[in-house]
Amino acid sequence: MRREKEYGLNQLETVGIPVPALFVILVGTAARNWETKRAMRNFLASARFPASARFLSARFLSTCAAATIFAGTSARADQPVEWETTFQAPATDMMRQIEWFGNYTMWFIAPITILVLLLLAYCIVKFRASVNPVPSKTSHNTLIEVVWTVGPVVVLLCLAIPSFQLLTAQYTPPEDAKLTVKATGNQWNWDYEYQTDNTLSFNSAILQDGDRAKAGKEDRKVYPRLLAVDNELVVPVNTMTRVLVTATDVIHSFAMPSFGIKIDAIPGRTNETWFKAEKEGLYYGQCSQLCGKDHAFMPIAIRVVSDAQFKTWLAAAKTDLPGANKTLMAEVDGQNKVAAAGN
Ligand SMILES: [Cu+2]
Repeated sequence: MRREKEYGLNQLETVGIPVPALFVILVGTAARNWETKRAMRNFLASARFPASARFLSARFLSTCAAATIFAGTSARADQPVEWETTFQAPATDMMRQIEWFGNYTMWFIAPITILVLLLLAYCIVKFRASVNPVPSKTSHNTLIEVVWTVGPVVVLLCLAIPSFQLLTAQYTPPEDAKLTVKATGNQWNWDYEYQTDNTLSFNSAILQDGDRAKAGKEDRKVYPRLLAVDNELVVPVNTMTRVLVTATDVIHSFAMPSFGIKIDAIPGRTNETWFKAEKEGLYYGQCSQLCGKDHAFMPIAIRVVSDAQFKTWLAAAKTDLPGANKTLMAEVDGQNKVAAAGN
């Protein structure tokens, strides 16, 4: 069990009808509510958020805290899980902010949907033909018109301000990158190139079932079907990592849900994104731009390890990539076994 936790793969084995799934979602929501609230407080406390909006959202937070059903997810994992309804667990501060914003918008969407539904029902019943033989000829009402103009403007402002700030933050790395990796999309796999003293580059393709045993990747919870790859991108934890993204043939997209990054890989152009992973583990993403018949079979796997492990791996990988990967895997598994024994 501990090992699964280390990988962040505390999957819920919820297979069945949606009713138990719904129950699990509700319970999961309650359990992680504190984390969302904490992220919310941090975000509100940040100077980038104007005082007025901060006040408004604080009001929302305090008055609507019970309605966290909208913030639900069934498990905290670094890969998709059965019956998952929302985002994967954030592994970067950016993803935490994105998750916060997703939950925040629900405080507007849900009340508006309910209000419109109630208004519709009210009009259908109150103004039905049978009780209104002579239809009203009312065509203007200044108060109502002011309300339905100003109301949406206020709602849009409340959404736009944090939204633009989040967008800006995504394109504004808070510090200089310590590591730069180039990811090149091909039909249908990825090339990774480390921009280090001695450049290291290798190809990363979906793990074929026939290669599982040879690669030591037989555990399908850790190395899931359609997500596991032969050579993972290895990066150190808590390190500002810049990713330069391009493609050789058609447009692909480099996406890692737990990191909150998704950027198109366009032939002839170099796009840039960044992340700073906060916890070690194995993270999965996929090409997110339709790129041909095997679009569904070009996963992205990023292994976040300690600084020391990364340095050892990098040095070894330059001459023997499969060997370096095996050593790293043995070390990570060993760590988890020791941790499990200590439990
Ligand atoms: Cu692709």
